Order: sequence, then structure tokens, then C-alpha cells
Amino acid sequence: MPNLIPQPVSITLTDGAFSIAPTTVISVPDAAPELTAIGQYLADSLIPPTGFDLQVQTNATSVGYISLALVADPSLGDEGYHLTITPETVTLTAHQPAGLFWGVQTLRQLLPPAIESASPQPGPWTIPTGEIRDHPRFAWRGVMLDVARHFFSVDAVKRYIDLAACYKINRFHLHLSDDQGWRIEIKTWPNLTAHGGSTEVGGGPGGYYTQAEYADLVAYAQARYMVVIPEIDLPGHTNAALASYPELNGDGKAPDLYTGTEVGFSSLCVDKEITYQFLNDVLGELAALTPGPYLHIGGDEAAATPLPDYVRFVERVETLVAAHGKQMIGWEEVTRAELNDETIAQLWTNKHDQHIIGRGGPVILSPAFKTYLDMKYTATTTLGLRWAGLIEVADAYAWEPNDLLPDFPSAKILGIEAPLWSETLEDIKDIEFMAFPRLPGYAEIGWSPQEGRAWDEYRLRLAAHGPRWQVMNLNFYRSSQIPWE
Ligand code: TNX
Repeated sequence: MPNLIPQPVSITLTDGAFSIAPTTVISVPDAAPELTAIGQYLADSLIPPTGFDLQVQTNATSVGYISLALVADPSLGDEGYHLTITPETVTLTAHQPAGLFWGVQTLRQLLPPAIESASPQPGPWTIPTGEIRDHPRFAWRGVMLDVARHFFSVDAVKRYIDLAACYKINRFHLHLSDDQGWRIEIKTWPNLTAHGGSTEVGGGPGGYYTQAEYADLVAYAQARYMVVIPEIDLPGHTNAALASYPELNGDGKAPDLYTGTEVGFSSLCVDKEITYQFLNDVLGELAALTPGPYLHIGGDEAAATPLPDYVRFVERVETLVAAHGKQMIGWEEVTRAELNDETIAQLWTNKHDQHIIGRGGPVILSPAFKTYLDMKYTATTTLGLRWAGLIEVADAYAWEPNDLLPDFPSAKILGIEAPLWSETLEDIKDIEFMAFPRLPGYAEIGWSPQEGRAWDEYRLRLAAHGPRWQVMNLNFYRSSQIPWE
């Protein structure tokens, strides 16, 4: 059995093999630019390790090709795919382009680990013959990266997007502002980044994304069938904004920039009209830059905002988000307000379950004690925090989303998301260490059927990904729970 993660819905393998050769052609239908782009993505991932000059062609008919095509098969849904491998051809079909993209990820995992190399390797490049039919359990399979506590370069974020794409993650939530830094250029309020983006936890230089850089990141994610969800955390977690514009403060005085790691001390002034002009500008610019349907407004840990003010504020911000044509997402605390039916709540502490259940609206599950990628693996992990507990690889994998909210309709659970907060993380190597090997487990919980999921079997499949990660030069945690190959 190949060691695929996430495990497909159905897989039947036979004894033969398809071999990628210098003459192998990647075939797409005529006049299908989106499919050509997916074919080119596949070619671009196969060319460096094989050293073959693989071409994407329209309607190839010769022997020895990998074909990508759309078929009218609604049972595959928006993201499912069907892969048939014979010794002569690989046929990948899907109902929608996203399915082809995820099928390509499966194909990569069916090849030997050396396929992840950036330089030519000897091969052979064989794929076992057989058939796979596959589609996801949940529509929302997300990761979140906090670029506010520490700032990460565009290249670092792209690397994380690429790694997540290998595991069919389809949501990328960017936590763009917090007490320690404002990371997205807002043309109408330039001091947010000029001043508010100038530092980070520990006092380093911080940084921010220009609007062009953000648009580039969004396009990069989109080409990997990943929707970017930008978050501006409100009304707390706003010291960087308050430090940049005195008029946003209740007393009209700007506080100093903040480089510590406490939470719950800052709040926008809920009673000032300028607060809503500010938010209208910020959310308007962000909405215009973001093709995805969502804006995340934070809403967590607003300990410096009295509850009645908080409720009023969240309800008013919800109308602003809607006015800019987006669907609002907020951390679970927002369920204390009267929300529109379509607003999404993101669970993280389980402290507002009664509100979440009473409301019955859509939820994303990010229970901290299971999905926080910034929690340490063990007591001796040097990076990370431990307020939600230690999360070894088995703890991260062995839980079931339907068990988290008693009697909650499973149809309202959009899926799961694993946040990575960056108080203790400074670069891509730190991101990799905390995300791997836990991230593939979240990907599997989000994608694979509930029945049949078992840690004892999963850990063996996971072990087989170690050699791939070594080839990718990935800085992963060598957990003693995994029998690494
Ligand atoms: C809680 S999760 C927070 C973040 C911290 C994180 C650290 C959430 C909505 N708020 O502000 O960075 O814990 O694990």
C-alpha cells in the first residue's frame, strides 16, 4: 500500500507500474487554460528531480502520457478526483479543477521520495497501477499563520503554502494585525505599517506586506486552490494601530509600541465615530484585495472592552463586512453578539459552547488543546507555548470533530483549522518544526472518512513521509511516537 496522507476514500492497486520517462507527455484538453496551469504545475514539480524536459500538450494521443480532464461527475464534488493508472497512461479526472489539483498531490505521493528533490536524481519514477476515487469529508481544511507577533517574509509564507498544499489544505488564514505589529499596507492609513509595522515580539525590526506583495501571496495561494482569509483582530489586540493613530484612542493619546507577549490590554474606542471610518477604510481596502469571500475580524480576548460595548461593536463591524461584500468570521467570543446566520464562528477554547450551540450557525473547529500548532510537543520542546497543554503527534491526530460540541448539527461544522501563533517563532525553520509532523494529521482529519481512521495505522503511513521531508530539507520534529523510515 502506498503511504498516502490524507488517506483516500477508495484505493485499489494492481501489480503493474507506470514509469515517467523523458518522452512522457502531460496532456490537457484544448482551450482549457486553468487545466494547462495545473498541468504546468505538475510538470514544474517533476522536471527538477527527473531532469526530463516534460511538456504540457493539448490532447496528446501517443502512449506514455498523464492526462488531466474534467468530467461531468457531480459525485466527485468540488474537490474530488478519480485517478486511473495503467502501465501506459495515467488518467486524472475531476468534476472541478480543484479536484485535479488535489489529484496531482496524490500522484506526487505515489512517486518515490526523491521526486521532491530540487536536482536530478536517478529514479526510477514509477507509479503503481490501479485506481483511486477520492473526495474530502470537510469543505474547510485550514491552517493559520500569525505574521503579527513575528513577521515572516513573502518567501517563507509561500513555502508554508506549498507544504500545506501537499496535504490538500484549502484555506490559508493570515493573522495580519495584533498588539505587536500591523502587517498589511493600508493606503488611506499609512502610519499603520510605517510605525505599527516597525517592530515585533522581542523588539526585532518587524515588517509588513505591501498591497502588491499581499496580492501576489493571494494569487500564489489561489493557484494552489487555497483561499486566503485575512484577519484584522478587533477590537482588542490593536495596540499597533492605537500606537500609530492617537485619534483611535479613547483619551486621544497614542501608546508606545509593544514587543511583549501579554494579551487583553488594548481596545479600539467603541464610542468614537472615527473608529468606524477607520474600519470602513481598512476592511474596504482588504476586501478589494481579497478574491475569497471571507474577512476575519478576530474578536478574541477583548478583555479591555466591556461586554456591552463589545457586543455593539461586533454587530456594527458585521454590517461593515457585509457592506464590502464579504462573509464575516470571528473567534468564538463573537457568538455573544446577535450575529447574521451566515457569520462563521471559530471555536478555540470551548468556553462559549452554549452560545455556539444556541445560535446554531456555521463553525470552524480550532480547539487549542488539539489543533494549536504553537503548543509544545513535549515538556522539553524549546519552541512554542504550553498554556493549552502539550500536543504530541498522537494527540493532534486522535480526535474526532463531531465529538467536540455535544448535540451540535454536524452539517454546521465547516471543518477544522490549525493555527500557528508566532510569539516564539522567528523564521521558516521554526514554522516547519512546529507544523511537521502534526499538520498532515489535521489534513487527514479534515479530508478522510471518519470510519477507519486509527492512530496505529496512521503512524506507519506518517513515518514514510520522513524521507520525503528530508529530501525537501524540511525541519521536522523527529517524534519518538513515529517509527521513522
Ligand atoms: C490565544 S487563539 C490567542 C492568541 C495567542 C495564542 C497563543 C486566540 C484567538 N488568541 O492571541 O497568540 O493564544 O497560543
